[in-house]
Amino acid sequence: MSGYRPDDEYDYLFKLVLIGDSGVGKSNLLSRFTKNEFNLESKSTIGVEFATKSLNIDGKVVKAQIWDTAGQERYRAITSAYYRGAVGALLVYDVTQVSTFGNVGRWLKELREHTDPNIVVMLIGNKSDLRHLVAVSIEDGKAFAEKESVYFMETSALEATNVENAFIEVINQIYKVVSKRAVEAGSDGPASALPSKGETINVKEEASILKRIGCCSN
Ligand SMILES: Nc1nc2c(ncn2[C@@H]2O[C@H](COP(=O)(O)OP(=O)(O)OP(=O)(O)O)[C@@H](O)[C@H]2O)c(=O)[nH]1
Ligand SMILES: [Mg+2]
Repeated sequence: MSGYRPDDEYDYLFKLVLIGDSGVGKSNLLSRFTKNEFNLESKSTIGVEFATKSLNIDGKVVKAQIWDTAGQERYRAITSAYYRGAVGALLVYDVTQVSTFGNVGRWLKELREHTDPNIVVMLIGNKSDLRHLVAVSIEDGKAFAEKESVYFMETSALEATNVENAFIEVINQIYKVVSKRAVEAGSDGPASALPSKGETINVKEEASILKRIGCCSN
């Protein structure tokens, strides 16, 4: 049967990371996107978890491997292993908690210090369903994103609003850079840290480091 592909076969593997303060909804955005699940009483993430989802873009199978860690400092896994090889990031704040928006600059700085400058970043204002409690306006979110040249969306993991759009936009933007680079084969331009056609990101190394420090996975 032509067109049949086993589950684990893919043309591209992209590592994405979720970052942002504790309680903003990172784990629920991930479970909404990968399993269409939401948990109102989810516990703080300890260490690192990850989940994958494969998409079809331009007839290619693109597998996103999305890493999720604790926003709370004491639960966080070692930073460099978490960020290593990431080609996309979703930086999340909670639209009802001004302090989480206030910390976005710090998260972006840490991300920039540990990743390639060409990483695709999207700022996400989550919990848009809590309309009566909104404390950070959509304009403020947009303005910050424009200033920092990152993408922006408001989402609700609870109502499943924009969650798929946000992840897919990031993955599409990464794919654009990668496929453009494949066309310009041989060039070693600014996108050189992004994976090229058929190349995958080695996550085994990070996974084993995390295992060694007694960290968890899903
Ligand atoms: N109303 C509403 N609540 C949400 C939404 N997303 C997450 N929550 C709730 O916010 C709380 C924290 O969500 P988590 O996904 O665990 O947050 P986190 O960012 O992973 O937190 P850490 O793992 O501690 O860094 C939970 O009670 C969720 O049910 C949303 O879109 N709307
Ligand atoms: Mg979490």
